[in-house]
Amino acid sequence: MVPISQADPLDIVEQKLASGERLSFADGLALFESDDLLRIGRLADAARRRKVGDDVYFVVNRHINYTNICRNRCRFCAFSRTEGEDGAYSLTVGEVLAKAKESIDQGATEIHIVGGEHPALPYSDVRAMIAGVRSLSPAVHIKAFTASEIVHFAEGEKAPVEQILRDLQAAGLDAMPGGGAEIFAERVRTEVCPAKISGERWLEVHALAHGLGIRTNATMLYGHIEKYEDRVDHLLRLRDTQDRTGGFQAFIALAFQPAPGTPLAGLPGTTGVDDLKTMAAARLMLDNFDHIKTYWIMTGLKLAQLALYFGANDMDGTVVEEVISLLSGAGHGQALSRAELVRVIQDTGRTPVERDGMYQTVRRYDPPAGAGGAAAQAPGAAASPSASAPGPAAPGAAQ
Ligand code: V47
Repeated sequence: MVPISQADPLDIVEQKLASGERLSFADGLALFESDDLLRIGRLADAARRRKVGDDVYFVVNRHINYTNICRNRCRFCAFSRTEGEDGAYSLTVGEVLAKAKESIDQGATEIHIVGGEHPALPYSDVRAMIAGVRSLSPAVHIKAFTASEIVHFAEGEKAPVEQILRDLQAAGLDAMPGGGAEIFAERVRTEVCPAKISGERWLEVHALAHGLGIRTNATMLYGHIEKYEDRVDHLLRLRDTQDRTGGFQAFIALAFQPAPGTPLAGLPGTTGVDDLKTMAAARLMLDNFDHIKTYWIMTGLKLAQLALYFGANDMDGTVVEEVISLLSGAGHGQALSRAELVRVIQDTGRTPVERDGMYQTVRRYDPPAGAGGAAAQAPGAAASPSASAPGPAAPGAAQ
């Protein structure tokens, strides 16, 4: 018998997964430190199948970045500007609503609104964006504002965070995105985003939101100056919070892009192996999260397809105009049609399911009866949905 100290750490991980035992900090580290990428992928793929099955979700959505004026100036961020600086912008409430209306008219079911922490933007404008989108559509899912923005609004209003959350919820807010989490470890935060709220505060705000029935997502920005230990610590803090609240809907690992002109521009960025390993580690460590998203905007569609075999079950969405990633140098585009997302997912042999913001099925795209696999289908077959609910029908950019 091989003494436990000499056993391959992945054997221990595999045994634990087989017996339903939770993975520890050491197991998480073993996943990141292993070079056995395909074995890690197989473990994550099996965990994904057990937890959520083979469907791959996507959403027809639109990101709206209402301002890039931000008091934080995080060192990885190419999006933020100070007021008056070249390239600084703020959309009016009317402009935000025009973008939202255009997308809703074209079939978007989710509007994702985030921006910088603008020192002078009145909270009444922020609230008016949410109330305005809600009045455009009672049904559209409004996912808006990171925990960091919420704290900024609360400070501006001299009000408790909970009051701001309640107020935005009353205006129509359904959910919060996962941005601003970066890496929770303080040592890393002081290096990469010294002015941003702490990791503890980020988690507190999300827990408060969950308590009010506002579902949220969680992200992790990896591949810069953090160590594997910091990634595992990040995932475990999310898992602990989810144990307490159950309010996280999805996790998104954001691959660091060394954005030109930023203080971290000299770093090399992530590799495909690191991206896939991180995806798999997230699926395995976050045993209480249903949905693990691959964000094609950051990694490209080809790697996003592979991620679907390393633990991911959600391809995010059609997006349209996400300026944060665009300016970070991620050169993978900003918008995708519904048909293209369906084709890319079908080509992996899995079934695309258009979802709404609450993971309710809008349309399934089952393979036509008798089709010999996705690759055998004619291109047009990709867009032959079996509607399980009346989906948005109007053609346009979001289709
Ligand atoms: O908060 C900024 C990150 C986030 C860079 O919740 C960078 O559904 C990589 O949070 N390299 C915004 N990442 C994006 C985000 C998001 C995206 C998609 C879906 C959801 C969701 C959330 O992008 C920021 C920051 O963490 N970011 N700069 C960069 N250079």
